[in-house]
Amino acid sequence: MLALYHFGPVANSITPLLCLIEKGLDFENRILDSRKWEHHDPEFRRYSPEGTVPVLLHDDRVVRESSVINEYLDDVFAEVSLRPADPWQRAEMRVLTKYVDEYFCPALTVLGAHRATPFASKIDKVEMAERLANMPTEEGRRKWEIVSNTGYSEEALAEATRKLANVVAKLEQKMADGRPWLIGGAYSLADIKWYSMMLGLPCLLPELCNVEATPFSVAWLERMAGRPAVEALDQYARRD
Ligand SMILES: N[C@@H](CCC(=O)N[C@@H](CS)C(=O)NCC(=O)O)C(=O)O
Repeated sequence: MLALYHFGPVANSITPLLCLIEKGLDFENRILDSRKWEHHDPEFRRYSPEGTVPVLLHDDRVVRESSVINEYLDDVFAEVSLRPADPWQRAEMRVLTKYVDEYFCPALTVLGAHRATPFASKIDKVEMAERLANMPTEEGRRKWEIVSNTGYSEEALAEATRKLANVVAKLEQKMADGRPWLIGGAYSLADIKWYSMMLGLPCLLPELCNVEATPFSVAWLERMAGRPAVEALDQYARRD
């Protein structure tokens, strides 16, 4: 039995969703509603003490961390392989997924969380105080404290945007030799990981990521969007 807890086709949730779909695996689609704080329910926190998605269940095993979930899936369901066979290329792939987890995702989270301010600042103050007191982690508490008040400062937003400019430049440089996928000729977990975060960047920061400034990255995004697995992502969105 495979089951995936996720928030729908957004950010880190896209990472294992795409991998499962690319591999043609059947799985239970367990979508949590973040606006109802379902990821903080005690039942879900048995699988994720930090109250974060995605989480994969494989029979009686729990696998966490989106990049780790994908490597696990690629090990266990190897018929459709999404990692290069060559050890050096595989190492390069890991460097790229690690960069997204450690640099790209935290910077994007600042801008993404800031956009939740209009929603979070309307939450009843007593309810929010209770939510904050029961946050699974101190980092989560600090984030929601900011978001439920005024949102991030101009300085914090500028710093996150500076980092995202580095991210966009890195992708453009990587693709500038005309390669179709991040690790040369073969589509891999690196493309999946990067796509899960890059997808919204042309809308979020159009001045940084557009067809004139970053033509190779935009062409890669279009190639990704044309993959049947990416086209199928909408089927895993919440229906309410
Ligand atoms: N490094 C983790 C990050 C997980 C993570 O932060 N997920 C976000 C959704 S993209 C989340 O669950 N956020 C809940 C919250 O901040 O309250 C991974 O790659 O799985």
